[in-house]
Amino acid sequence: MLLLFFLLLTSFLPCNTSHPLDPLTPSEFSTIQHTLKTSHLFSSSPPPSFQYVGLADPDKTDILYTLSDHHNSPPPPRRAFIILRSGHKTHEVILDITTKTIVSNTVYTGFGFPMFNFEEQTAASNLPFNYTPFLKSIKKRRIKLSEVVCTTFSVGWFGEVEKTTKRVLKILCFLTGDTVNLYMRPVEGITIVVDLDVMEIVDYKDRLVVPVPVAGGTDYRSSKQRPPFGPRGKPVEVVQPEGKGVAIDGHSISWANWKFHLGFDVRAGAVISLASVQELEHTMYRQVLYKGFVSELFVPYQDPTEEWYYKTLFDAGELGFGLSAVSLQPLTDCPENAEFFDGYYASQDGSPMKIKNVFCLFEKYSGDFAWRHTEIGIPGRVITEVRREISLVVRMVSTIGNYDYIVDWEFKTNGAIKFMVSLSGLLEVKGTSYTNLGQVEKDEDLYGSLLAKNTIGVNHDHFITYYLDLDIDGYNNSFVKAKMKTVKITDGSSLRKSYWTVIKEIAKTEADARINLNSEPPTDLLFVNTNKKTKMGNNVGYRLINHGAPVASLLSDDDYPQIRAGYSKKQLWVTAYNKSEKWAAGLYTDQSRGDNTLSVWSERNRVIKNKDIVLWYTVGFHHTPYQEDFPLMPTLSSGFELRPSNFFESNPLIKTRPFKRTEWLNCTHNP
Ligand SMILES: *[C@@H]1O[C@H](CO)[C@@H](O)[C@H](O)[C@H]1NC(C)=O
Ligand SMILES: *[C@@H]1O[C@H](CO)[C@@H](O)[C@H](O)[C@H]1NC(C)=O
Ligand SMILES: *[C@@H]1O[C@H](CO)[C@@H](O)[C@H](O)[C@H]1NC(C)=O
Ligand SMILES: [Cu+2]
Repeated sequence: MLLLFFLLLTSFLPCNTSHPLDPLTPSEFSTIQHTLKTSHLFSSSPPPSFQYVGLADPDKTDILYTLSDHHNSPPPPRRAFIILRSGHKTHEVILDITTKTIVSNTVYTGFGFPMFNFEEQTAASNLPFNYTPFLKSIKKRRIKLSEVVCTTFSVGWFGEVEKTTKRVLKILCFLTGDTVNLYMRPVEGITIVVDLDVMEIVDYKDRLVVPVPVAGGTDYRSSKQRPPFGPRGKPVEVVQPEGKGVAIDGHSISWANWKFHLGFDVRAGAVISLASVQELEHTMYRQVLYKGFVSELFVPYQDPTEEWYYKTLFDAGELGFGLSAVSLQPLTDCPENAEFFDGYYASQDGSPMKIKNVFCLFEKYSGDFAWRHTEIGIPGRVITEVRREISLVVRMVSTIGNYDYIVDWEFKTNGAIKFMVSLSGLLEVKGTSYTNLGQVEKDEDLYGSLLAKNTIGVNHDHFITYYLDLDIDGYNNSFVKAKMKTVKITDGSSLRKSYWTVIKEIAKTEADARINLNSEPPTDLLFVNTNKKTKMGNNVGYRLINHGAPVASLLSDDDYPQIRAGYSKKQLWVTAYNKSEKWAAGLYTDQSRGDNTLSVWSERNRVIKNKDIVLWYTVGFHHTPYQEDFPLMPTLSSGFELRPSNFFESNPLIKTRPFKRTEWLNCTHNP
């Protein structure tokens, strides 16, 4: 009776239509927690520790079948993929949520460990405060224990041959005092290693004492600033006089000529699926992107000394790009017209946890053009036509300890998707006895820049790698390099001595699709569907356009962090679709050894011509800090876009009508 009532209730829910790609709901997390805790597969003391819980990817063929013309076919089973630590072992579990049954449970025995959860990082950070040698080190430095805060760092892998069975973290400590900017006040010289499975300090070294930089001048809070204040102009606000143009149904979003699904994953953050764009004058939508998300974030520091060499971080695989996402603040993180979405993940004990406002979605107008022209060539007439560029942005901000990553996915009415990453927040700085560059014999010995007294901003990189399963007008796509080549004219047939032309090459296998843009001639990078042609006979496609200098890792190939992130030597890779190849640095990134990464998969050299293919693109930054990055860095952005290229028959925005202007304050400046 109760069951029947429940069924009736769920089938009559008014809005929020569920979708097979929807992220796990709080009640699904609870079902998973309960099913696993009551199973005898795992010991109850200590209880299993949840490291990752997310929707198990349904088979792509099932999703495409369900969503095509077969609306009446049953949706694929709702399944979760779970990674647990139990009895010092890593378990991979597939659980059927509807039937509450464990479909599979395997112990992972390869290299590397799963993502850390918050609770174990917090517990590890608290250990030094009850550890006598640490208390002595604090006393020796004459700093107040009450002002000390500690954070955790992954340890990396540096060539150990024996298989490690220990999940360990290093601890770094900082001072607050008269500032909240603890990251500008590192307590240098101490190395603390914690074994997470037993939650104990297993190694401790206090190697050198360096002055802790002063608190003065580091606080960034508005309330702490004194006049004269900084520059700001006058306020600008966003108004939409006719209301918002976006329609939201659960996790499905439609706006202008776009529709897509927006999900949250604790490791990847935002997951955009089934992005498709409407054909002009048709109700039909054409597929562009089956699935896209940030796959990894590799941040190697460039200081080889004892306390710094290991800082070679994989922020998505180790810490969770989604787990580190913060609640966006209306009116500051996102404009007035933004809509917000919550995200859910599982805590260490499997309970559902909410990140309120994890994404925002807003229509953006920044004064730019979609297109324009002024025609003065016709005698006696001046014709001007302009269309404003209004786009739709999905935003997430992930604050990984000191750094803030702002990730924007921008959908444009011209059919393009723009992917932008902005960095802000606090540098990872190193304490030093230097107070002026004049005291330094060789600048290189700093491994960075002197930013303030006793403060070095250490050189480092950020590599943000996107996974983009493109399905342009269907899933069989090809990758084309359209290279611009100089042709010399030697036979006197023209007064010109040279011109350039385009030589197109279709990549046959994965080896043809590993690209470092810095070592290529000017090339258009195209993703085409050779089975679909425009009326003119061109292959329909999209091309990749860079919005920042292409960056690749400068580490030597035999350096351990480079082995773990082999893919970072090239910005672009194309691989054959394989459901289990999602994480560029491997599923188990902590202490990984690079044996299950994008560059290794690519070595299989599978055929990628006219196949279901995946584009991996890395947005990189070589970050040599400058004084303006202190005490908090102004945003720095880079990214790329995927833009229709022979996808439409012509400019899809010609028939777009301009909006009626409301009022205009006459702002003409006359001399
Ligand atoms: C895609 O290509 C495969 C062969 O690689 C073929 O079997 C399949 O029918 C193609 N599908 C479509 C939709 O073109
Ligand atoms: C898919 O990828 C996994 C992991 O790289 C690999 O073990 C498996 O053999 C691949 N499957 C196919 C069909 O290539
Ligand atoms: C704006 O002001 C200038 C100078 O007063 C005037 O010449 C011009 O016609 C005005 N334009 C409009 C559109 O009102
Ligand atoms: Cu940086």
